[in-house]
Amino acid sequence: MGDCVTWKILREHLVEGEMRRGAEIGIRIDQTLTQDATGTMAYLQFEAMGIPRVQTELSVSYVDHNTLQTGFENADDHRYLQTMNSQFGIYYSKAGNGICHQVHLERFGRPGATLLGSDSHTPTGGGLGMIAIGAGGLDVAVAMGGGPFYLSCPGVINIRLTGALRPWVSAKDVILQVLQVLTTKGNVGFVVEYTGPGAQTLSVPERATITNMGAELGVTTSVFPSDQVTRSFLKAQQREEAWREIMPDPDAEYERVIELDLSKTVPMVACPHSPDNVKKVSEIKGLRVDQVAVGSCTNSSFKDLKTVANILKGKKVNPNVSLVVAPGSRQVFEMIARDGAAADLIASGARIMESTCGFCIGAGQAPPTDGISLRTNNRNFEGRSGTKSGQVYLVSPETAALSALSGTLADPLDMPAGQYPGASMPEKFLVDDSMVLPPKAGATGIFRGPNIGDPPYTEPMRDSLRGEIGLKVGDKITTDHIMPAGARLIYRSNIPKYSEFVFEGVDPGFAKRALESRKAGRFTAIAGGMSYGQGSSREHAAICPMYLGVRLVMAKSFERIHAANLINFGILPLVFVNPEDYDALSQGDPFAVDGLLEAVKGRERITVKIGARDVELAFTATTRQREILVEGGLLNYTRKRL
Ligand code: MIC
Ligand code: SF4
Repeated sequence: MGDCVTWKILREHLVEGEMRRGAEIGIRIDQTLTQDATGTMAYLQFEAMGIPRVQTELSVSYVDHNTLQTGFENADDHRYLQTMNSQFGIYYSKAGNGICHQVHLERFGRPGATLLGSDSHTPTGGGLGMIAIGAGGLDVAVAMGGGPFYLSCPGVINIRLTGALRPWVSAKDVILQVLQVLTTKGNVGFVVEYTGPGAQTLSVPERATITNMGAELGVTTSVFPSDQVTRSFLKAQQREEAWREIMPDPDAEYERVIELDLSKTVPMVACPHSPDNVKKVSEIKGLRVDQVAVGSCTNSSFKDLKTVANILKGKKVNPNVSLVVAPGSRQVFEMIARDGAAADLIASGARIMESTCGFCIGAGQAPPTDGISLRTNNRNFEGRSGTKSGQVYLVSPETAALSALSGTLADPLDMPAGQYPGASMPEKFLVDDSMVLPPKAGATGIFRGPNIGDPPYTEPMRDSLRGEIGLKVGDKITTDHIMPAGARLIYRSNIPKYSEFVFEGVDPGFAKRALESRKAGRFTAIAGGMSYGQGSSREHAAICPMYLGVRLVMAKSFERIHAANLINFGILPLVFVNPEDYDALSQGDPFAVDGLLEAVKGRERITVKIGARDVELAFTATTRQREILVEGGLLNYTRKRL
């Protein structure tokens, strides 16, 4: 039996374990990326490991999330990163150079390589035929130090593409359609591999839109083969030498095959408040629209923005709509500026933003109360936009542009096919890497302003724990619920301060309660439903609860990155064996557990007394993860072994 693209790349990088579905494997990481919001903590932890220089082929530190400088905090973080990176051999992409995933795709990604990034949308690189995985910052720090990345050897779902997209339909509609089928739940442990003749009709940025938003499926990553399309993209980026062909073997077997005929795809929209709440645009067209936002790492390539500009050219944005456009990178920005597309956008009434995450992470452009916002990004979780009552709909750039003109949700397929002004791929991209600073030889001295805290130290696991269920939440709790971003992002480098906002939007009293109970020598447990910890890779969703004294999270199921982050910071992720136990417990119930050390070392079941009931919880972890937990987290574990 032959190999698929996923297994070929994993096999080439295997350093530990056996390529058997579900078994833990360790892979060598060629490249890493971090962004500033997760990066400061990742680098503080890297420093704490005491390794003199990164051991990877390439490590890049991007500044793209926290670029609104309304106080000293973000600027301090950036200065810390710049000086730290230089000293440890890391490339530093300055604020304004673009969103990490877009820039990495343009300038650094390479087919067949492994990339580990401290951001959940790292799988964008799968559009170039690489195995690109999102993880917590500490896992990335370990990989920078030369350590393997451990994952469960994935099952592979093949999406076989046939046909070609019709005019006015685009890659975003494809991934929204996939989300409708696979949903955001139940895909942990899988990789999605796109193949078939339809794949060849998609350019690299279109493929990257699809693999980017694969993150919302909860899969380990998504990947396309590396073929002649990949080659011509790299050639246009003046780096054809990075190309190599990687195709699945003709007899490659997949765990599941889904056929998708691109010519049947229609414009789709993800309705509030989940990326899998997907409908056809035609079903809800006519909806009033208050805001339209084009950008983010999902849809801000040159092709996307040029298409939007072409649609808007010579027309005016509806007076009731605020249209914002954020180019994905400085390359995109400069190219649309030089070819006049930016002028068309400005003339139409668009507000042009910096090349950063911006609106996508709630850093600016919060919609009005109850406002309806159409966005081209990948997440529409409640409150993420910065407005709790905001209604965010995720759409393609085409749908966004037409709706900005009409002031209502417009169906692109109502337009004549012959009038589609879709942009083609440029033969040559404008290359200028001057905002990526290479490490300086002999650099010394790291800047640490008052916003730079300490790395998060954890204590070894205790044998007995006593405390309360500090919070009971339902299904699909995202890391945005646990650790709000937006205006709170400035505290990312300061754990005691950021911890004040844990579960802020869910229960504003939680953090204070938990901290008081910790001070009284008691601990906190959280009870959750299905798919706990969806969304971002932010390890703060584990670090800050840990700081507040959370030691157990009990849920019906967990998402991959968050479960790994919990273990990395010494918190036990436990799964209810009987869902009735979840129903029976209430917030405030006392809990007690004894003999934890023995149980964590070797058992698959742990009994926790909650109120008067003995509740059985499943605990699945590898031997390595069990050791990490006993030692109180990955940083302690790694330092001990260096
Ligand atoms: C996101 O899209 O939610 C973020 C902000 O990029 C996060 C990372 C973070 O929280 O800093 C992610 O996707 O991992
Ligand atoms: Fe930035 Fe949004 Fe992409 Fe996250 S999803 S990296 S916030 S653009």
